[in-house]
Order: sequence, then C-alpha cells, then structure tokens
Amino acid sequence: MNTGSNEIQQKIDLPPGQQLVGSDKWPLVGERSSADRPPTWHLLVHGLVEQPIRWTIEELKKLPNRQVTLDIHCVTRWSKLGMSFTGVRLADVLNQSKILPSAKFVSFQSCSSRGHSSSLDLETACGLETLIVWAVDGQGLSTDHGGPLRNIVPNRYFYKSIKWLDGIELLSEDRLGYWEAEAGYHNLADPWLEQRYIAADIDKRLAKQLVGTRQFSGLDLRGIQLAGMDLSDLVATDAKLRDANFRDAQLLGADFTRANLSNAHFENANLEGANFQNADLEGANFCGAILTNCRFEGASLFGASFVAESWRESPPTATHVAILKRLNLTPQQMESMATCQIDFFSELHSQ
Ligand SMILES: Nc1nc2c(c(=O)[nH]1)N[C@H]1C(S)=C(S)[C@@H](COP(=O)(O)O)O[C@H]1N2
Ligand SMILES: [Mo]
Repeated sequence: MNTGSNEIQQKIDLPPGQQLVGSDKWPLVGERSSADRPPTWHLLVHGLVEQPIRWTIEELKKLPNRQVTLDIHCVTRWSKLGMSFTGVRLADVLNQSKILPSAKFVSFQSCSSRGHSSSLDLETACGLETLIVWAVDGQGLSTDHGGPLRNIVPNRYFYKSIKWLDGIELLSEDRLGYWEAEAGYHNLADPWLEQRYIAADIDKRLAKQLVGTRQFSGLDLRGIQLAGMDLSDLVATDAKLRDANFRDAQLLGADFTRANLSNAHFENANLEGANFQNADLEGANFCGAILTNCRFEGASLFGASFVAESWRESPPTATHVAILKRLNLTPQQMESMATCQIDFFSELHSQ
C-alpha cells in the first residue's frame, strides 16, 4: 500500500479542522440507546402531508435500495471516511406521500427519552441525498449507533443524522433540533464551511466585566473571545464554554472543573496548574499550551489535540514532551483522541 498518496487523499477529503479516527473505530456520541422500543419498528411520515404514512422497515426495504459510501464528520472534530451505508433515499420515501406545498422543512425525530430531533430545509435534505439506513458495512446497525433505523445526511456534521429514527415531520417553519437548541450547534452544519456553533450573544461590556471579575462559574459563554487575556485564577466551574477562544491567554491555576469546553481553543495558552477534572474537552486544542501540573482526571478528551498534526516534521520541545508525559492520562482517555494524537502518545510512552 502506498501510504504517501493515501495521506494526501485523506487530507483532500477532510473538511477543515477535522481529524481521522482510527479506521477500526466508530466513536459513540450522544445518547447510547433509544427509549423503550415497540415490538415492531415504525417510521411515521407526518405533518404537512395529505395522509400520514406509517412504514415498517420491511416496507421501506421494498423501495429502491441504495448502497452508498460516505464520510461522517462529527462537530467535535473527528471524521471517519468511507463508510458503506445501506438504505433508501429520503426523496424516495417522501415521494410516496403527498406533500403539501406549504412544507418547507423536515424534522427527523428519534424514539429517545429526551425526544431528540434535528431538522433541515426540505430542499437541502433531498438535494444532499439524505438516506434512511438500516445497515452499515453490510451489517444491521447496532443499537448504540441508532439501529434499527437512522437517517444519514451526507456533507453535514453528524448531529443532523438521527439515531433510532421513528418520525419524519414536514413543517412550514423550521423547528430547531435538540443539539441546535440546547448546545448552540449551527443549524446549517456544513463541515466544509466549519458551521459548528452559533456564539452566545455576549456584548463587549459584559465580556469586559467578566474578564475583571474572573467569575465564569455556571455561565453560558459559548464562543467567547478571550485570546491573549490575563485570566489567571479564573473560576469557571460548570461554565458553558464550547468553542471559546483562549489562545495565548494567561490561565494559571484556572478552575475549569466540569466545564463544557468542547472545541475550545487553548493554543499557546499558559495553563500551569489549571484544573480540568471532569470537564468536557472534546475537540479542544492544547497545541503549544503550557500544561505543567494540569489535572485531567475524568475529563473527556475525545478528539482533543495536544500537538500539531505535523509533530513528526516539527516535534515539540523537550520540555513540552516532559510535561505531556506527566499528564497521567488514562489509556481510555488516550484512546478516544484522534489517530494522530494516539500515535504521538504511544511513541512518547515507548521512549
Ligand atoms: N437520537 C440521537 N441521535 C443523535 C444524537 C443523540 O444524542 N441522540 N447525537 C448526534 C451526534 S452529535 C452525533 S456525532 C451522532 C453520533 O452517532 P454515533 O453515536 O452512531 O457515532 O449522532 C447524532 N444523532
Ligand atoms: Mo456530534
């Protein structure tokens, strides 16, 4: 196998800011299982249709089957390329219903305890060749990955692909999905445009005041811009800081216990003595950050990065390596990182 050209190929296929997971891995994200499931699975096409239709999976399988090779891209920065899904096209399912002209959006609904859903405008959903799938790589979908039925939206972040799909509702006005409403995930979700999050509405005065008090605990500060600020001894326990920008900031002794720092930027920040215990650090970037005496017990490090992807060409300094060696990440934490990070840490520990 010519790994050189493979690498090039993968670089071309990867949307900006994404990293590959190991080819044998498919991370589990979000809910792990459906609500109590009925003895027979049904998919209800309802809302702005002349007559709702309740499909069994057997009936769906009689529509033209498609086997499609697709890449999936999670907003927390991992991607998995070349997955082979079997199912039917959303458009072919919808063609069996008489859709009313007022229908402009489609909401995919899950049989899950929190009533999970996600939506798209109808034209985009069909234009992207959204699939309703029951198998991956020739095997029935496992329950944790959404079996028996989920939708797959190509070329959108994976949160548009609902597990345990039991409803497709046609709407005249959009209805924000679970992650879009709860976590500020971008409603358009195009990975090629990095439409990851909508920043919380934080005005400049408030931001200035927060930098003064350094009390962020429990606040929703998604996407806050704090690059280069002096925030030593910051208290940010339980704060919502997805996509926050702390590049080059001074964060000595900062307390981020249980904070949500998914996709946060800490490049080149000084984090000496900072506490990240039980924090959500999925996709967070620590490249070049000073991590002396940092605590990461119980933190979720899914897709987090500690070194640049090009670490083989330009390795981190000896001091940096020594600090990374002392982080005491558990094997579990390390395994959930991107392939390139796992390679780095396993080489580090074998030295
Ligand atoms: N019902 C349901 N569907 C869901 C989610 C969820 O929490 N519940 N999470 C979404 C997100 S954010 C992702 S990345 C994918 C993860 O699917 P996987 O666990 O099969 O990898 O499912 C999406 N669909
Ligand atoms: Mo996701």
